[in-house]
Amino acid sequence: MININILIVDDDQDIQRLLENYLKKLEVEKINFTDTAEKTYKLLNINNLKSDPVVDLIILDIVLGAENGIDICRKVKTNPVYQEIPIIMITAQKESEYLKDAFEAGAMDYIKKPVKKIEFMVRINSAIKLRKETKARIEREKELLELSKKLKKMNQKLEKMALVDGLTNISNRRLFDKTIKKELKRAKRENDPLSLIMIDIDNFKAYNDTYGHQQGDQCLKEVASVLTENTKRAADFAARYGGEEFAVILPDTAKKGAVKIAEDIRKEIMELELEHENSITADCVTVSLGVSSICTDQEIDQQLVNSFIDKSDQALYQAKENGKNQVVY
Ligand code: GH3
Ligand code: MG
Ligand code: MG
Ligand code: MG
Repeated sequence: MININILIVDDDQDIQRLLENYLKKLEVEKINFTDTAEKTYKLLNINNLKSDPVVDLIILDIVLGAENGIDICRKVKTNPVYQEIPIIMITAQKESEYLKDAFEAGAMDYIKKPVKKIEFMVRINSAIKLRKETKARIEREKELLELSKKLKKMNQKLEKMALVDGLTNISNRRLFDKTIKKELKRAKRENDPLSLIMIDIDNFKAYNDTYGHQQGDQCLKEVASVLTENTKRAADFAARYGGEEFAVILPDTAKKGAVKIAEDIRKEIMELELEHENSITADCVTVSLGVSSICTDQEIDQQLVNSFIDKSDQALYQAKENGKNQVVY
């Protein structure tokens, strides 16, 4: 149900009563009356450019004492809030010379005085119909806008979710793949070194077998939080590479700095003191780490990306071979 709220601007009380009577027969929610420009602007809240219109239809007398209804019409119409509100002028025969001005000022229609009921009803009815259609359209547009805002938010959320690992809440493999390529390109462009640490939890299968899969998940989360703690520079990046393997990208960091960070990570994970009675390295959870660094002016293609990751992987493999719980570079 669309409510219609009408404003009659006329300085003649008799006309006000007459029109009110006619309007009662139409589906009108409320009828307001004003008889001066000032009261009209006040009722319409005319200086507010943002609110919704206060009325749906304005019936406006051309001659209001010393004031001019056409000026009122023009002023109301220049407020964007009232751009789509129909204004119908009421004019005595001798005032019809003003009609051109009235239409130029934005009036939609006019009714001649003395007001004939049938003419009034027909013209007002068509204005009300138009206004109802406009209101329905605005309502639909608002709903659509709300919907598209919701969709946009949901999309952003989905996009973010697609790049975050659900268990550990750090970046996932997909974002790692993008980031390593991006950082290699940046390192080349800025002639900076770039380092990559691959990290793998030692004897993790035995951990799961001993403490159960849920405890295993908890362990992965704690290891991830150590990585987050050690990648605090804006450009540093930690990701879950897969299973119980993680990766840390360190832009503008040469081998020496990267090895120090890898060693810090190894120690901090031991300091978590996550009990692991079936580990061959210690009585707590430990990790092995492989570090590689690059400073290149070669073209950054997938082959180069792969070989850079391979170098860290080989170092990690060597760390495992050497007895685990250590950094190899
Ligand atoms: P190594 O010291 O040589 O790395 O031995 P490992 O046992 O850690 O390595 P392996 O590759 O044999 O086993 C990895 C285990 O990690 C097996 C797999 O079930 C477990 N794992 C992988 N992803 C998850 C996970 O999301 N949650 C849990 N709880 N376990 C996982
Ligand atoms: Mg008058
Ligand atoms: Mg592994
Ligand atoms: Mg492992």
